[in-house]
Amino acid sequence: MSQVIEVKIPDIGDFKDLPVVEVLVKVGDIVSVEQSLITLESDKATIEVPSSASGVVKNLMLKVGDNVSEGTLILSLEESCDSIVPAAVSSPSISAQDSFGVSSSNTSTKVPVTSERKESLTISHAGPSVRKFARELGVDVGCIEGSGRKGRITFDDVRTFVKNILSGNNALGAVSGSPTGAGVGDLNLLPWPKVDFAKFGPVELKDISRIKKISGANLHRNWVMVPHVTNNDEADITELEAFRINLNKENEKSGTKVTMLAFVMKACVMALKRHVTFNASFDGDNLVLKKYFHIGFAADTLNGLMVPIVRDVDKKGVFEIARETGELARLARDGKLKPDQMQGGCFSISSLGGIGGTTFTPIINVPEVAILGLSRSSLKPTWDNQKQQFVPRLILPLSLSYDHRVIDGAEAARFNSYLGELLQDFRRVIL
Ligand code: CAO
Repeated sequence: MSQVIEVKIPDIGDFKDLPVVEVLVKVGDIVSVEQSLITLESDKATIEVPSSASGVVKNLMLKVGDNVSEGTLILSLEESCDSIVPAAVSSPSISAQDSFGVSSSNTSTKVPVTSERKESLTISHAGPSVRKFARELGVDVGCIEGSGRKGRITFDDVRTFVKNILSGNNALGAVSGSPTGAGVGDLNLLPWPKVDFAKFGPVELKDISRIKKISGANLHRNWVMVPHVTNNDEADITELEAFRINLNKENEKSGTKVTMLAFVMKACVMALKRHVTFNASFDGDNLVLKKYFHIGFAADTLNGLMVPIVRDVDKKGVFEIARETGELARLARDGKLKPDQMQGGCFSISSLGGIGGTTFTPIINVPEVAILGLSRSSLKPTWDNQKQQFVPRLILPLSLSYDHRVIDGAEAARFNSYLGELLQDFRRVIL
């Protein structure tokens, strides 16, 4: 058996004859309890009126431009008895300056507003068109701070809010739409386990350095907010390594030792020039393509990880780059790096080659969009087609992590493979 329920304008305080500025449902729509039906506008605020019951819209009594007061019939719903869920309380969503008594229109029982209930009302202050815009983007206007007159939310506030979320500036941004109604920033994770380790054996507490705390917080944000993918490839550096060893012998007295890192930096500039989206930052709307080539490198220090930047690598020779990385690494280890020596990077390299490992997943150094990890080179048997036999070749593993919002997998594979070609025949870097 079906039942018809009338949904009326609830108690809206002292307001009378408010114009309907939006009708959010139509005949035949299935409506749930608390779903917004219409938007009213007073001179101070907009008010979304929610449904007090669930069902299918049978008759819609209002249209945009109609004036309404408490008790005006909005629509009638048809519902079978077993699925009727009358709302105990359905509160209009109102502006910060207004608060209402609320009522369940199908029982016409007035429910006084308690202080807790006032707090649970959606507090926001935005015009209907701004609300509509926010709704289209899946944004809850209640999460936005208005910059307009008397805190009114503007179109730009909505845009800035979305931009901040997309660019990762708002760790707890609330875009609605998850099944629980939780925002994207609300990961709904279990709390960190609290364990008394001393119960299991002797322990010692050690302070974490300030640098580790800062870099740790950055790494955590970057890992959580950027969709990382790592492309692993290999470069045959047999000839390049022989060249490097010779160069170092010839220049023994200069005091500058060239490591593989300097060659890789130079080759990366060529790859960045060919694949321009790697030399970019994502600001939420646009890619900012950089025309300069400042390369950062991860330096392991006693106090934690630091990323000094070598500027204008495109304009420098391998010796100059090697001298500068050595000097910057020394400053980092002595705790003497200046802030501007760690700012403005385009792309980073994390080299663990001097230590070991075969591959790893470097974490992107936001706002950059990619980072290259170098592991330890080793001799590997490689098939030589001409000689028709395996020959020992020195192979350098390349692990390229990229922001998948900006870079596709195919593009990353091309970048990494091109980098491998450049390192295999370094003459290509001057082409
Ligand atoms: N394969 C094999 N050997 C390598 C190599 C590689 N890929 N890269 C460097 N080496 C060798 C060097 O040739 C050098 O050998 P010799 O002592 O025989 O000359 C030795 O390893 C040590 O090199 P280095 O570390 O002093 O110099 P570098 O230019 O390669 O690196 C720096 C400089 C500052 C990047 C490095 O010292 C460092 O701190 N690395 C750690 C970075 C890090 O922690 N990354 C992880 C960050 S979290 O993602």
